[in-house]
Amino acid sequence: MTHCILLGAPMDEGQRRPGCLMGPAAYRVAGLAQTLVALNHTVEDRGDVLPGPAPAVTCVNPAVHHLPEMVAWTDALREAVADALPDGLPIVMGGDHALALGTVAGAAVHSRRQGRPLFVIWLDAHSDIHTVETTTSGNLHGTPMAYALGLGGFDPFPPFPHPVPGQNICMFGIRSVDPAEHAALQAIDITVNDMRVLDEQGIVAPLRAFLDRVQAANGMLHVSLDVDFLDPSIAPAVGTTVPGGATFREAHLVMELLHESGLVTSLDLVELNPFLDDRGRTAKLMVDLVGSLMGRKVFDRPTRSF
Ligand code: EXY
Ligand code: MN
Ligand code: MN
Ligand code: MN
Repeated sequence: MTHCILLGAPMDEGQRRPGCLMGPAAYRVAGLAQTLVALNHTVEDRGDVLPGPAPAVTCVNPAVHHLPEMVAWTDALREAVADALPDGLPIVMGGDHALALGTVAGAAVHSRRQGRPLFVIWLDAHSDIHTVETTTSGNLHGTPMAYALGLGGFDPFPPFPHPVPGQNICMFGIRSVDPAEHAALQAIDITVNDMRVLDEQGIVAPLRAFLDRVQAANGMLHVSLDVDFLDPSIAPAVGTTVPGGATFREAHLVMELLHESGLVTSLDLVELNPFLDDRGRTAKLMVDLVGSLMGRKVFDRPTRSF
């Protein structure tokens, strides 16, 4: 039994298409809390995080938009996640992926306090490893991986607290990488399981290899689940669809393996845009995936020791 702490992040300033700010409401309507309770977890909905006033900040890249708002969200979400982690498993209901600028920072603060290393699994079509300086779209939802790694080029954001080493990060489902991101990925030691890897090796071997490393290090594991990790045919409610994503079965298998590992300590649900949904099917699928992550299964299986 896990104490699950729901945190809403009704924001969509990390990209240009309005709608992700309705995500927390959609997750509540789709029954996220009820799904968790049905799996015998306890649920505490702490409501929506409220950012402070946006500071008067600027940056060198004229493409970047909503910078002050994102600095304010980053501060508020870092504190909310760091405050929640001692009490249970925070589930952050986004909101676009720029919210992970704050959530991963909050997880890093907590893991340092615990004296345990932080690991991150990034389930996404995109590598999100631009900096504030390299992004050409100016959309800050394409930057949180670089921030978590402690890369330069993030003025005026506060320095990332206790950067996550590349070896502690595993990307899964990647199929859209910009040139500057490609260069960044080449320069660091990081596991990028793009769709080619998953086509060749399947889900199980690459994921278990990563989970074995988390287990061996007594790590904490932050899961960042972007709706566009999923194939657009099953998850249309996202502004950045990329063909060739994870299937229904592949996505559930990822979640089941994460559950069996017992290693997950925090979770982001990002990029759901309910305005683009088809009668709530994407919201419901995301809630079902959280169900698998939190232990829903047809048959019990012997627990694998990682
Ligand atoms: N790499 C592109 C950009 O920086 O604009 C696309 C980023 C999409 C990010 C989505 C959330 O994963
Ligand atoms: Mn706002
Ligand atoms: Mn993303
Ligand atoms: Mn994405």
